[in-house]
Amino acid sequence: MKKIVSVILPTFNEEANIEKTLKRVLEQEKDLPGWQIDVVIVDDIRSSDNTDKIIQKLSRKDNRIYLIKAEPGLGVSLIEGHKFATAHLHPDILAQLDADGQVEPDVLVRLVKGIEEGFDFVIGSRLISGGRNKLSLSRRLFTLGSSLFCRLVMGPTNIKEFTNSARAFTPKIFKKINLDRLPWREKTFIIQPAFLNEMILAGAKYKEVPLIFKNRLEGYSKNKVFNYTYDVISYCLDVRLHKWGVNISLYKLSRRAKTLVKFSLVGAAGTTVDFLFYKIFINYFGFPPATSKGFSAEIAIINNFFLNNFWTFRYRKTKTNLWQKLGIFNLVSLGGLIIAVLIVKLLHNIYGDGFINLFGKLIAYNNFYFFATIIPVMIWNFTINHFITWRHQED
Ligand SMILES: Nc1nc2c(ncn2[C@@H]2O[C@H](COP(=O)(O)OP(=O)(O)OP(=O)(O)O)[C@@H](O)[C@H]2O)c(=O)[nH]1
Ligand SMILES: [Mg+2]
Repeated sequence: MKKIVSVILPTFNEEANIEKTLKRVLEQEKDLPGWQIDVVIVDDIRSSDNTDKIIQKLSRKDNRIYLIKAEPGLGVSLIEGHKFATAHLHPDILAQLDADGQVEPDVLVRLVKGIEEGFDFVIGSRLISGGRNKLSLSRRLFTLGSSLFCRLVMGPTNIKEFTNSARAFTPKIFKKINLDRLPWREKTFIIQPAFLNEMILAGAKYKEVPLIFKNRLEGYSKNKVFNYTYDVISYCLDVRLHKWGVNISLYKLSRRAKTLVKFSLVGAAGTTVDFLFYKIFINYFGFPPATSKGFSAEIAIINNFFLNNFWTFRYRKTKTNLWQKLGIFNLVSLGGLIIAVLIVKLLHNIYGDGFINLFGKLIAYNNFYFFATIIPVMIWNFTINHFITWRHQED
């Protein structure tokens, strides 16, 4: 009787890649004597292409291929896939790979051999000798940065690769991990480092094996790098705090604060634009501070509107169109603009024009007038835009 390794392939609109990936994964059997490879494709219910139809057709011809559908999110698909395999396929090893052809499938052979050597959890790694990451510079930087952050903040320090999917483990250790604590229903890719962390906490004996990773064959990326980075940072800090005995659910809190954090980043960008124009109007046009603030604030309002619309609140369903939203945003920002102009006017009336000597440098009072407006205006803007401009509306 052959032993079984079941390989989970999560798919979300992968019609252009899945057939080729499947073929290449199944081909690995020739380098795994004594093993049968079963493949479970877990297709996201949001897939709108022909991924599932292609699999259905292939599975009729090959009984090693299974298809299940899952709720949205990479974590849901991976966990549902492993649960399905455990319940129906009697696997000796559970494994997972990407379905878009990025992972060189020969890693499967090394993953299986690692388990055969007696490890519970084997991680495909681009960052060890023999591994390679052939992605763009920005993606390589993300991998390196998140690896460094995960190692130093979350641990363990002797693991190098935390954010990829190619892994294998025993069904025994899978049963031991705490699924209630694992954020597997999240829609970002946080499942990758979080699953690794839970494996370690479950006491897995682990090792890394080389993995070669290249650009996807076809189709488009579902990786939202900002969201992923944000989650990795808050998740790792959360784990660190718990290791120190501080029981704060930082990860959950940070998820709720995500919109506010994005809004604040846009606010910071807008403030820079605002300040630059404020100084230009004062220094080059000779406008008084309050007038300069009026003009620079309007420029910043337009800047912030577009950043918020296409980033912070991108996924909010609203009943208003772009121009209506711009109108509302301008109208509510007018409140912030009036607050800012009044603050500058008031401070200017009280303190007038002058300079402060700060460590030998002369700083104009008008700089301080500007900075005094930031926090009151931010509070006003977030509250109003959260509840009015991008208010979530059900259909
Ligand atoms: N079922 C399911 N699969 C997903 C989801 N998000 C991503 N996937 C699959 O998980 C794998 C990795 O996702 P990718 O979009 O390729 O992410 P990535 O490899 O970091 O990004 P690229 O380098 O641009 O490909 C692919 O096989 C996707 O089809 C999801 O929400 N549900
Ligand atoms: Mg990919």
